[in-house]
Order: sequence, then structure tokens, then C-alpha cells
Amino acid sequence: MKASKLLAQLEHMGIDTIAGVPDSTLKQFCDGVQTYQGKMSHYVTANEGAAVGVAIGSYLATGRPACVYMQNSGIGNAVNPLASLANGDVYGVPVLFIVGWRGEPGVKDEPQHVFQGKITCQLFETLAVPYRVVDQNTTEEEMEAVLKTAGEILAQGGQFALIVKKGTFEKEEPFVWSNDNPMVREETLGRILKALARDVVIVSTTGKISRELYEQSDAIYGDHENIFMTVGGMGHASMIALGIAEKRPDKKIVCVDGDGAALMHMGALPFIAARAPKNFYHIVINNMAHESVGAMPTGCQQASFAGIAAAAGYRRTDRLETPEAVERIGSLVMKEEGPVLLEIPVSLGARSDLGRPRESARENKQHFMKFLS
Ligand SMILES: Cc1ncc(C[n+]2csc(CCOP(=O)(O)OP(=O)(O)O)c2C)c(N)n1
Repeated sequence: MKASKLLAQLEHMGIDTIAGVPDSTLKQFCDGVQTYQGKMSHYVTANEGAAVGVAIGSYLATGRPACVYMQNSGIGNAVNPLASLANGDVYGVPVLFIVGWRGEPGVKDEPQHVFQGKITCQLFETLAVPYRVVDQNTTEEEMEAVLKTAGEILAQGGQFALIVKKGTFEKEEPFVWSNDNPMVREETLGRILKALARDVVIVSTTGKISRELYEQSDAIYGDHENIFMTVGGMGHASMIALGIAEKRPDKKIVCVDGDGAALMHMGALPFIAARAPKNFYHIVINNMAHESVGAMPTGCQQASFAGIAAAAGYRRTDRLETPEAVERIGSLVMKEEGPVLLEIPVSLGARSDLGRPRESARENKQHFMKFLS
């Protein structure tokens, strides 16, 4: 199935707005949305609940349903506006969901996707959202029939979900996008590790930032037990780091965040600033994109994280644009009191042979807790 074909069918159903957060299962679909020549307006939102918000607002203004796409791990973010606003017991706002199915039972996937994958269909049942699972064998005729059913439900103010298996969408014209930042993310993460003392506690964000830190730490120091990888729960690394920082004032805590993740739950910034932990250092690796899942731009490329953190009340903020500036992080973390936020612009891209954690998530948790104790 080609994304462009599906998008044309959606337009035919009267859907002219699509909003969501990118996903690796939906990579071809996301490329197709970006390069689509039709009339559809497209929003990459900060989180999946925000995408439901755009869909509701767009419907209120036009009377036409909108489409929301996401990875299944984003269902949690979407549940609140879906159950408390869009559902038929409240306003009855039509929304068509397109959901990438990571962790499909029987298909090997990372630990953070296993349980979420198992409950994906059940969640839509609980939410009273009828759904169909589609895959690469779904024919055009079958898809048309599914969309006809979906259209009837949307016309009644209901919601419908297409749950999309890996490999469903065919390759599209790839969406090519880049930024002008010269520093490479993995090299920069290695530089940060070298600059920090070995007893510093690191909490890293979802996606390749954690995988690269893990590999760099192994390469440089031969272990990675001081790193807690926020493998799921995108956007929550900084609050996890805050939780540790408050309980362990004797330790320096460094949160290595991504721009997409920091945007996803940005309320964390003023909250951290208000708590003002002296041992808290926040590093935002900013490539202006969701690089880990196909490099779709965040839609907030203008945002200055150093500026936002300063306005939120962080004690010190800075933007580090050179390797030399990154190398100075060590002395800064050792000498200055937090909360500090350092924004580091990096380019897009990653090694194609980047590994994944070799231990189970539970093992990594145990090693990290032993390190902390
Ligand atoms: C709630 C939720 N939505 C979407 C995803 C899929 N996802 C994993 S990593 C990632 C991109 C992270 O972007 P960023 O924080 O900017 O880091 P980058 O990959 O660019 O280094 C996304 C969207 C997810 N894991 N969880």
C-alpha cells in the first residue's frame, strides 16, 4: 500500500487534516505525508494527545473529521482527550487513527514494546474505538471496504483505528530534510561521557541517544551501569532524573534529552526550575527532528531550548556549538550549581550498525540501582 494512495482515499472521505507524532513502523507513511501533493494540512505535534486536540479543533471549525497517526506507545498520551472529550458520551468528535503496531505478539521487538504491543487491540476495544488490523497483504479493495466502514462510523461522531503492522506501507519518495549543524550526535555523546566524572548519574532519553550513549560508554569505559535508559515513556527522562536528584543530593545527575522528547512533556522544565535541584544538569541534544524514527522534523525547529529553560527559571542555560564547548561540560558540571540546561545542536543521522542493549531492561535497572546505592 502506498501512503499517497491512502491519503488520497482519506481526502475523498472528506479528511483534509492529519496530525501526529512519527513512528518507525510508519516511516514510509510519514515520508508519504511529507511529500504528499494533495490538499491535506499536516501537523507534527509535540505529543499524541496534542494531535487529538488538533483533530478536535479542526472538526469544530469545519465539521470535517481529521486523521491522527502515532506509534502504539503514544496511545497513552491520546487516551485523555479521546476518552474525556472526543468519546460519544461527551462531544462525539470523529477521529480516524492510524497506529503503528510495535511489539505485535509473535514478532520479536524491544522490551519497551512487548507489553504495549500485547494490549494495543484491547486498548481500542476498551476505548470503544472499532479498529481493523492492516498489513502488506491488505488489498486495495479490502482497504476501500475498511474505509467505507470507518466513514460510516465517523459520520456518527465516532472514532475508528487502522492498526498498521510492520511493512504495510511501500517505499515512498523519501522525504529529505537536514539541518546545518556540524556536530555528529554519537561523537558528541562520547565527548560528553569523557568530560563527565565517572560517578555522575546519567538518565538518557528514548531512542538512539540512549543506544549511542550505551555503546560509547562501553567503548570508552567498558561499562554503562551509571546510565538509566528511558527506553519507553518518551519525554519523561527529565522527571525521572529529577526524582533521582531529589533523593540523592550527594550525586550529580545529568539528563541527556532529545529535542523531540523535551517538547513532548515540556511542563517538566518549569517544574524542575521550581524545584531548583542543585545537582541537576539537563542536556538537550537538538537535531530539530525525531531522528530515531526516520528524522521527521519536530515542527518546532525555531525553538531555543536554552531560551525556554532560562524563561522557565533554570539557574544557568547555554548553547554549546563546538566540540571544545562540549568538552568544557565536565568542569561546568563539577563547579556550577544546577539546575543547568545545555542545548547542543547536532546534525541528523546515525550509524547503520548501531547496536541495542544486550541485557534485559530488568538487568539494566538492577545494575543501575546497584551503582546508585
Ligand atoms: C509516546 C511515544 N511516541 C512516539 C514514540 C516513537 N519515538 C521513539 S524515539 C522518537 C524520536 C525522539 O526524538 P528526539 O527526542 O528529538 O531524539 P532523536 O531521535 O532526534 O535523537 C519517537 C517519536 C515513542 N517512543 N513514544
